[in-house]
Amino acid sequence: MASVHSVSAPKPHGAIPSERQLRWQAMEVTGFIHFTVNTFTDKEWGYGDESPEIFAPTAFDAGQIAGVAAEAGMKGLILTAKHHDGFCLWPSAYTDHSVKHSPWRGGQGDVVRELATACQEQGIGFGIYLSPWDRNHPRYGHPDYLTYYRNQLRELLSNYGPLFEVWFDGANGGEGYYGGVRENRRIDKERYYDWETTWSIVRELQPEAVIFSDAGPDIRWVGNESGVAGDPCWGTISPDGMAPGLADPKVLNTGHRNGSHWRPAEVDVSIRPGWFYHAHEDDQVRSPENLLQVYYESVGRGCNLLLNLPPDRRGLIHERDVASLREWRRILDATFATDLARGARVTASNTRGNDPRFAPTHVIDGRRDTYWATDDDVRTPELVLDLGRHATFNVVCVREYLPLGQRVDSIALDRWDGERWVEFASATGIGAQRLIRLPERITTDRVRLRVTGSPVCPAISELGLFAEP
Ligand code: FUL
Repeated sequence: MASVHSVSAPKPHGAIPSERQLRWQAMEVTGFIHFTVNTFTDKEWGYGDESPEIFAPTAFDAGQIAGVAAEAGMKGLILTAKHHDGFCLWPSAYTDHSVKHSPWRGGQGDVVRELATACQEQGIGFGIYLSPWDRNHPRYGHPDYLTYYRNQLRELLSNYGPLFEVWFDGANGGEGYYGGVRENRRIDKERYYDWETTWSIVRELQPEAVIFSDAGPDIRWVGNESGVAGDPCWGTISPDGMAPGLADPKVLNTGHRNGSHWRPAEVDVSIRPGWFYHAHEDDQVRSPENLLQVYYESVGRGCNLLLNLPPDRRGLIHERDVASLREWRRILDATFATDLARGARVTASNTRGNDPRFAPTHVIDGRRDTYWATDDDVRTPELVLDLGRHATFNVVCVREYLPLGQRVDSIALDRWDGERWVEFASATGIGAQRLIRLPERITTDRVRLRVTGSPVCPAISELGLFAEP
């Protein structure tokens, strides 16, 4: 029997995410793999004159790389199929500047294939980075280079299975080898690439993949490479005038409240100072504590974390990086294994139409597809978790129901001290996820969430309480 609802769901507020953006938001932590000739020249940006012969990993093992990533909780890996130096990690039909001319696997190797397969075996996603800037190609800066670039993109989008993300960076033009002329090539960042045409190839061949660049169209850059999202970091932005390489990092870092487009930020940061492996940075691997801070300042602000793990000259993730990642994951798992809010009695000052579909209990069911909502004219309601016992926690997780947009401006959290409510935290913006990591542990048997500002009725999907070990 079809149920009849007296009240309809709230109307979406402002820009809302697409299905592919929603799938991407649920991934939360992904990994970046920077690996190429630079690994062997000890550089960050190759000039483009590197011989393919120097690409000679001694023990490349995509299974180790994808295994380390999966064990660290990463839901996908993005590989630099081609970085600015132009060397291709797959045997492209359009150039000889590739693994075809490397000693590795006798010239028969394909890093893209091996990693794509390894990710599939680990059950995690695979994505690619194809640098638009190509310091090797003789025609870079001319219109026919774009044909080359798009042909390569088609190869990568057609031959390696489903991709979850395609990554376009914004470092474009400058000094390079360019087929031997060794000169400086400036390009018109706004016009040269004709991005719309390139992006339409991704839509055609990989409709499920999100497209990342400084300014989108699906995912935006967070504006820095240090692992810190703005507080707040809105899922929306008004991208007028923005293009890869042409966007104000400060604006990208926070987004725009009520921006015209849903375009959440991705926080790309390396586990080491460089994007590529350098032995002299072996003692500068981020510690588990540092990675935790990065996590709370990226994922905890509604963004996805794209953590770079550079394979070394063997073609493996170095032992130090593995050790840091393991401990980081151990702490995260120990923190989030038990939600102390589960089983609480949940009450709210208002429930939309008194309809169970919008009941406050949805905030503790662990599901992203259910939510508590209020009547349209109730914009600053409160909700109480009665834990029925004393619990001690230091992390609070709040999520909004994203299909209805980013609705809430601000919240406050109170604890019951036996006689009265005492505020212990407040925040601006919730979005995909807001993790509040408290400076000290709180012990209480009741927690109250107050929506302190919202232009429309809120739609809150989750409220969780956790304790770091
Ligand atoms: C930038 C590049 O210039 C860096 O080398 C690195 O690949 C980073 C992720 O993107 O645009």
